[in-house]
Amino acid sequence: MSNMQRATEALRASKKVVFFTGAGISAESGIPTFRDKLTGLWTKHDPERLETAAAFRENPALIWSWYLWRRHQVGQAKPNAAHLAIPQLSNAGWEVSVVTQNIDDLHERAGSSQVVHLHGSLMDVKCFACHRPGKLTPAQLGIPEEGQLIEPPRCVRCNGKLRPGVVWFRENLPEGAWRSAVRLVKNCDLLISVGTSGVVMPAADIPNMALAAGATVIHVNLEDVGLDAADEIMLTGAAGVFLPALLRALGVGAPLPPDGLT
Ligand code: BV8
Ligand code: ZN
Repeated sequence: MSNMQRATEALRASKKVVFFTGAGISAESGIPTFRDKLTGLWTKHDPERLETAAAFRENPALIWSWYLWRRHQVGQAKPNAAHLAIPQLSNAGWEVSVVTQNIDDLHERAGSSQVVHLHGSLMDVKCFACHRPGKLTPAQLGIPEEGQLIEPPRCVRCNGKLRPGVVWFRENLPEGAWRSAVRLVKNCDLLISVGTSGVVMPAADIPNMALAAGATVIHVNLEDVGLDAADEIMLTGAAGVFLPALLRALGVGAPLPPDGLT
């Protein structure tokens, strides 16, 4: 039996499915992954360095401008076939949740409703000093001109600098999000891990958590990332190809093209 047939049977036999997603599911929407080299203005920067409170303290305008630019990039992007396949599965009767490491809103814009953001959201801002949520006016959302850096706006309550509402390295994940994710992962029959390199902790523990709880895990990735446990299935290829193909193999969504995946 091919891995695609094993994955189709595992999906057919499941009821509660968790999609665990990383930057790779948004790659086909044109959003660079963290493993991709940064482009344009940011080429000389390392995301792991930029995504820290220390970097924001050191150069708030650089970090604020980078996130404004990423927010603009996400605003220009559209959900791709992989994002769109997930709510189709839920419309076809499966109990579907999404646990994502991504800070974009492409799952929500594709129609997914149960989305847990482990690392926060690009659309949220909060005060770096008092942590209260902030709100941006349309004028404050303008993107920096080439080479221009924009100072972060100020908190209306304490005049502290506003920062993106995301989880930086060395910051704890939002309590509620992590708890919901663990509950969903420990109670699912099937976890489909899509487009993640499995480097960043504690999120990277999620597939093993699912396996330990008796679920089957399907990995969808351009590279072979599976640890080949008995209940682990590796689908090596693009998320935008494999997720729709899985649904089509189950008769959910448009029929397979004649030369389609078997
Ligand atoms: C924490 C939000 C407790 C911001 C992100 C030493 C000291 C302190 C901490 C640590 C330490 N060592 C380790 C840690 C923990 C640290 C960590 O894991 N570091 C790593 C580098 C080892 N983690 C943390 O700090 C976390 N907090 O542990 O709190 C604590 C508290 C205090 C002190 C200590 C511990 C917080 C981590 C959250 C960081 N924030 N994002 C932002 O986005 O700007 S992480 C960010 O990077 C993403 O959210 C994502 O999680 C991660 C990137 O991972 P992926 O999504 O997997 O993306 P990647 O590019 O890596 O891979 C893409 C994959 O897709 C590839 O495999 C590719 O092949 C595939 N692909 C590409 N195209 C496609 C595709 N697949 C299918 N189809 C395609 N078309
Ligand atoms: Zn404040």
